[in-house]
Amino acid sequence: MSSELIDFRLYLITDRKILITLNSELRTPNLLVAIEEALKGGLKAVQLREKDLGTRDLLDMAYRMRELTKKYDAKLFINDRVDIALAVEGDGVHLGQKSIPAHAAKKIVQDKLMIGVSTHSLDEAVKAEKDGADFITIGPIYQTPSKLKYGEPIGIDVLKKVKSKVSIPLFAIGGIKLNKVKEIMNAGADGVALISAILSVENIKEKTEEFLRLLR
Ligand code: 3NM
Repeated sequence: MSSELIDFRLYLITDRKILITLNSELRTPNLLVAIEEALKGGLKAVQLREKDLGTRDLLDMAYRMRELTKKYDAKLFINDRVDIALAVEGDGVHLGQKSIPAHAAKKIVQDKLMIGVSTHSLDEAVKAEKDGADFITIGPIYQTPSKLKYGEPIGIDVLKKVKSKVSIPLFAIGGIKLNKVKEIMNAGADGVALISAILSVENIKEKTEEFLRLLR
């Protein structure tokens, strides 16, 4: 795999719970419906991240997500689960710091999947690149709604530092809203990864279009 395959700038991560809790106005609080809205808005990369689902339910969701993303010519990444990513013929797997490390995942997937890695410091970012990651997310850059889960924000300066030390594409993550995109891209990010700025709004398609316009 090579990082030329990272041809997207907006990386939408799923969270069907945020959809239900923050977006009660949504007529159909259904993850597939919500993701299809984003795809209609031009989204080209989705990460399925539904950590509380059991294997069978996650696999079922992953098959549906694969079908949907194919229809819109978008890439599908599966959080943490190399096995599920392979089974549904996803485009990649996205690994956390507690997942199987990228170098070991690579042995399994060889060239079949891209590998993304979540990083939270310069050291983790450098290590992910060394381990063979195709791209990383780095964050949380700003305060996130669930800040306890992801730790204190690392800020834009760490992002700049990481950019100067790693050459694989990097996506800023954590608390990213439209008004932060310019600052993030100026700091050298290759794109943004996010959940709530898109999944918690009333008009998901329109918000996706707004992000993509800024990221062009
Ligand atoms: N990972 P929102 S922050 C899933 O720092 C995730 O690695 C993070 O959600 C990290 O766009 C985060 O709503 C949450 O802030 C992103």
